[in-house]
Formats: sequence, structure tokens, C-alpha cells
Amino acid sequence: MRILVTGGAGFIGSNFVRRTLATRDSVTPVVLDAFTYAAHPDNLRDERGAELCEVVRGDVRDAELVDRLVARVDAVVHFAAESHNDNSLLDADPFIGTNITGTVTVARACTRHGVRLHHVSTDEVYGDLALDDPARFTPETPYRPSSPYSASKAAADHFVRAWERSHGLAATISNCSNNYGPRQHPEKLIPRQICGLIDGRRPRVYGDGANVRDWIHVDDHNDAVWAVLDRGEPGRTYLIGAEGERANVDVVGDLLECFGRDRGDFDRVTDRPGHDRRYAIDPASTRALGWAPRHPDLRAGLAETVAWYRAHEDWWRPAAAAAEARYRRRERTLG
Ligand code: NAD
Ligand code: TDX
Repeated sequence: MRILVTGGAGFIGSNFVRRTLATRDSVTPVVLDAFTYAAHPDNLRDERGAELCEVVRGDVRDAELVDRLVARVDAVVHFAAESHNDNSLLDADPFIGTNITGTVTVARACTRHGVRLHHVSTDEVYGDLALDDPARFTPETPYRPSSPYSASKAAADHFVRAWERSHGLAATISNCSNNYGPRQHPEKLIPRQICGLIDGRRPRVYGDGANVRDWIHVDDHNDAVWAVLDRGEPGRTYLIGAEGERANVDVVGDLLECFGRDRGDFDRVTDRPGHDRRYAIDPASTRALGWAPRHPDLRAGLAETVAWYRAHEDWWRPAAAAAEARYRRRERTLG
């Protein structure tokens, strides 16, 4: 089986490729990635610098290139996206281009060649829940995105469904909660605080820090994507989550403890505009496929993630410096 993995040089996509190569002899991945700031060339290389699979440098909006690659494979797993909420608040245009136009380009090519598409989406399309609301998101929850990022992912999901119904595309969609693990860009909450703590800086928490995210280890997400590819029904949506709801201050407290520091030793900074309060996934749709998370202990997963960042300083230092420069500009803008 040959699969095209878009965005395979980013965080989740590269872990997907690595896990696929480690667990599935019969699958040959081909990566299409534009290598934006979010990608790292080492994500798809072994310790000796050899490429792990065929890697094509290109844009998911390049219809001719996408068409040529899709014609060679049996399925497409579409990870490529602009993925950071804070960036989408500063400039929405790359999000509209890659996340919406890019997804339509991939859907068109899959339809033309009769190739199965799995579209990787996010729980953020459902908007947020109140902290005291017992509800969780299900595949029936109405879309209510809050940020330019989540609006662009919601639009992409709608286009995939429209191509399915109107043009006969065979597609599945998964909406997953917040991922953590190795190779996550240091702009995101967990790696940002780990890299700062390695350098002795205090974590920076937005607003009151009571916002809840539903954390899942990236390997558990990718195993669930394979469960959907293997046993999911085209036309259906699968929600992926590991029942790992935790407030930001508690995640940051756990990270501080990993460094032998006091749990309260962080700074509160200006809140993210429109900051979603809580996400929560009911994973029954994916559990029904026989999938279960193998990393249910978030504190243990965080400790392993800290160990990975400690051992890979060359990997994150340049990206962290660039991300911190962007954050300093953000803080000057927000006051
Ligand atoms: P990431 O930002 O780490 O990686 C995105 C990758 O896409 C990068 O390698 C980048 O170079 C590539 N890319 C960006 N624009 C491109 C373009 N125009 N053409 C080709 N490649 C392009 O993101 P991630 O965290 O790995 O997220 C992957 C997918 O999973 C995204 O679709 C995201 O919306 C979704 N998702 C992420 C999370 C999470 O917690 N990170 C949770 C749920 C869903
Ligand atoms: O420095 C920070 N301080 C802070 O308090 C950063 C970077 C974030 N935060 C907060 C904002 C969120 O409540 O931490 C939480 C997590 O923030 P991010 O890591 O930016 O993730 P989030 O905005 O929740 O979105 C993530 O999960 C869903 C991914 O980036 C998306 O791609 C995915 O769709």
C-alpha cells in the first residue's frame, strides 16, 4: 500500500511516518511538505541523516503536483496545515490558503483518481465549552469555531464533506484533541515551556490559566488515524481523544515539577484574544473501531517529552529563538 502523507515533515505527520515505518511493513509512505517554519528536515531523517522515505518538497495548493502524486498512491492522509492559533490572529491569510484551498486541491485530486482521503482535523471546529459544562464534543456537535485557525479547519471539513456528497469522494475525517510528544514546534504550549525551563526561564501562562485542553500523546492520535484508515467507513467522522482534560496551570505545574521547581513558579501574561475556555472529546466513535490510547498517563507522557527535548537541543534551539521573537512582538502588540 502506498500512501501520500501531506505535511509529513511537521509534528504529527512526521510521527505518523515514523510510527507507520516501525509498525507496518506493507506500507510505503511518500511525503509532500512545503517545509514552512513549522517543519524540521531532521523529522524525516535517521540518526545518520538518511531520509526515512521519499520526500517531495512542494505546496498542497499546487494542483498539478498534487494530482501527479495522488495518481501514484492508494490513499492520502492529509495533515498539511498552518496549525498555530496565535499566528492566525496575527495574519489569517496563510491559514485561508493552506487549510482551505490546500484541502480542496487535495480533495479534487483524490476524487479525480478515485483515491481514499483521510482528512486530519481538530476538535477546535466545535468551539469551546464552559468549565462547568458536563458535555463533551461528539460527531453530532454543531460547528462553532472561534479563531481564524479553527474557522479555516472547519471550512476545510465542510469542503471535504461537500466533495464526498456532490462528487463521490471517499473520505473520512478525524477531529482530534491537543497533541503532545516529541518533535512538536516550540511555539506550542508544552514544548515552549519545556524549552524555556531548560534555559531557566519561568513558564508564561495566558490569562488565568484555567483553560482546559484534552491532551493526547501523538502516537495515540496516529494509531487512531490508522484505525480509521483500516476500519473507518467513508463518509463518517471520528473523534479522537484520550480523556486527558487538564487545566493549563496544572500542565505547567507538572512541567515545573519535572524540573524540580515549585508548581506555582510561572508568570501570567496577557490572554489570547477569543481564547477558547475548554475542549473535551467523547472518543466513542473511534473506540468503536477497537482503538484505545496506550499513553493514558499524562504526567508520565510529559516526563518522557521533557527527556526528549533535553536530549535534542540542536533540534529545537533555532526554532525556539524564532518563536520567542514572534512572542515578544505579540506581547508588545497585546500590551
Ligand atoms: P505542524 O505545524 O507541526 O506541521 C504542519 C506541516 O504542514 C509542516 O511540516 C508544514 O511545513 C506543512 N505545511 C504547511 N503549509 C503547507 C503547504 N501549503 N503545503 C504543504 N505543506 C505545508 O502541525 P501539526 O501540529 O503536526 O498538525 C498537523 C495536522 O493535525 C494539522 O492539520 C492540524 O490542524 C491537525 N491537528 C493538530 C493538533 C495538535 O494538537 N497539534 C490537534 C488536532 C489536529
Ligand atoms: O505560551 C503559551 N501559554 C499559554 O498559556 C502558549 C503557547 C499557549 N498557552 C495556552 C493557550 C491554550 O489554552 O495553552 C493552551 C494550548 O495552547 P497551544 O499549544 O497554542 O494549543 P491550542 O491553541 O489549544 O491548539 C492546539 O490544539 C488543537 C494546536 O495548536 C492546534 O493545531 C490543534 O488543532
